[in-house]
Amino acid sequence: MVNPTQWKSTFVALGYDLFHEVLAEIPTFDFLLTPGVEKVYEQDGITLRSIYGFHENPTFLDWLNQQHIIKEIVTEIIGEEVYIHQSKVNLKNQQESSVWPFHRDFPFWNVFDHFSHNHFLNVVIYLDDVVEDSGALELIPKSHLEFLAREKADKDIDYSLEGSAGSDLLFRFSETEIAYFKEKYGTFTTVGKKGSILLFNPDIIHGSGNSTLDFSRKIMILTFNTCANKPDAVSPRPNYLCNQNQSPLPW
Ligand SMILES: O=C(O)CCC(=O)C(=O)O
Repeated sequence: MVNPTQWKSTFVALGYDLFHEVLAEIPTFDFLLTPGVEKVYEQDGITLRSIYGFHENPTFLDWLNQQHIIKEIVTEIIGEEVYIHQSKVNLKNQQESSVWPFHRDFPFWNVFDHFSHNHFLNVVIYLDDVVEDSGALELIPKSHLEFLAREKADKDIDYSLEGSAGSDLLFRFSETEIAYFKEKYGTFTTVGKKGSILLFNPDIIHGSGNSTLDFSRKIMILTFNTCANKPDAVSPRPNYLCNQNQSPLPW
């Protein structure tokens, strides 16, 4: 369905790729909100921000098995023997705290989950239309290839749940640092319709700002890792943030 020669080089060069409206069927949010998923709330403690940990839900797995395009993409980028390291849906509401400051994802898996190598891939599935006013995710193209010297010191950051999943995120960048990256590389705003798929390298700097619309931008983020990419030690984080079961997906 997807011709790898047309997109893989873009993904490698820019660190992301967006496929517009390629999924005919996507799960509803209510369908994913099954008992057992972990809910993360905004700073008010009552407004839902994210749900985590539906990657073992049989109905979700049945759906995923039918999404041949996702399998094709993941296989092409990281290989066939993969598992889901993390599954989540992020919602956006109109609160000030419903933001994700600019950050990279891989440092979380490196520092807290003890993976030395970034063989991970983020696949974002649009459960709603994503428009600029609904707090679209912004990416800094090519930022997966440039690191600041001070980022090396991030190895000493301690794990916290709020810092991993809340709006007061760890591994964030200062305004000056983001201005530097934006000036050098520009930004890409990931608007697209429901059923689109965004891929991004977990070393890409990304973030999303406020929304003027309530709960109308829900995105599912599946983080795949290769089964061969093992951690050096056991993560202290709960299974919904770092899936310890590295058995290959049966797809
Ligand atoms: O949902 C969003 O807008 C941003 C998500 C994000 O950056 C993350 O989960 O790492």
